[in-house]
Amino acid sequence: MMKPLLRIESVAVAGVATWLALAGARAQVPALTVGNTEPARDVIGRILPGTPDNSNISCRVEIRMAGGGIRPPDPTTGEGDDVLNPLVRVSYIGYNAAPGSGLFSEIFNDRLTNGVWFFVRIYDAPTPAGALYYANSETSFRAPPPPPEGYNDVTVTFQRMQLISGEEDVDSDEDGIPDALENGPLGTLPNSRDSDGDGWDDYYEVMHGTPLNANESNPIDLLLEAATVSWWTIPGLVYRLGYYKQAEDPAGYDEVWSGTATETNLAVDVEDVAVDPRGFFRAWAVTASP
Ligand SMILES: [Ca+2]
Ligand SMILES: [Ca+2]
Ligand SMILES: [Ca+2]
Repeated sequence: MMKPLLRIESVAVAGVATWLALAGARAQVPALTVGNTEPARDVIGRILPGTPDNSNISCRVEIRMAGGGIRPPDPTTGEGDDVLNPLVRVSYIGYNAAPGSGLFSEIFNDRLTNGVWFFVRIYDAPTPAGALYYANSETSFRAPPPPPEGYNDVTVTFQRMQLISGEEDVDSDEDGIPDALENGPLGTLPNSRDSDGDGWDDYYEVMHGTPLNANESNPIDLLLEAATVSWWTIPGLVYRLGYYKQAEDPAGYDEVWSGTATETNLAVDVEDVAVDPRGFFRAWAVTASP
């Protein structure tokens, strides 16, 4: 008589223990993290700004559902199409990441719905309305289940930035900076490679700040002597020598020479250049292609 009773009790205890174990496991489902490991960059390659706790200067990151196909943001407001790409979470460059790293890391304690497709969008400003450019993640991703079947970290990389307006991104003077940036936040000239005429091209100055002196231009003076053009140089920098037939046509030059300076002076043979009375030579310090 005693044996069956004990057996029944023992089964009941095991059942409670199993239930408790299941409840515990449910509460401890690991979070899902969505982030990047390659710094996010703007259209000319500068790392997008962001600090851990200031969304006023950090570029906006959006995690969106991709169920209806990935649609571009509205050209006026910059907002995504919430009907087709529902906004799941707003994050910022610099969140859960080092300041200035161009990284973000968004933690979903309630994991994204297993099996649903998502993508990430970044803007080059803290708000869509203030942004000129955006980029979507290279691919959309399917929210994974936790281990052992799935994983806890989703890493995204971004496509090249494109204009929210949907317009073609042109660089009229081919200095490496699109017209939209030159006309907009940079304020440099979209039809001159060297807006301030100091011999340092716009892209070089934007990428390096002011390389020699913060308050002065650092003109490159050309010396034309015996069919040779010479000028002072900084070893290691790339220079370009062009010949302009007319002053009015900033893009209409013939490249005479380009290359990396190895000494503090460069002398280029220009004997073969058909010199015109209205023409002139110009040299720039440039940055290797963006
Ligand atoms: Ca340009
Ligand atoms: Ca320019
Ligand atoms: Ca310049």
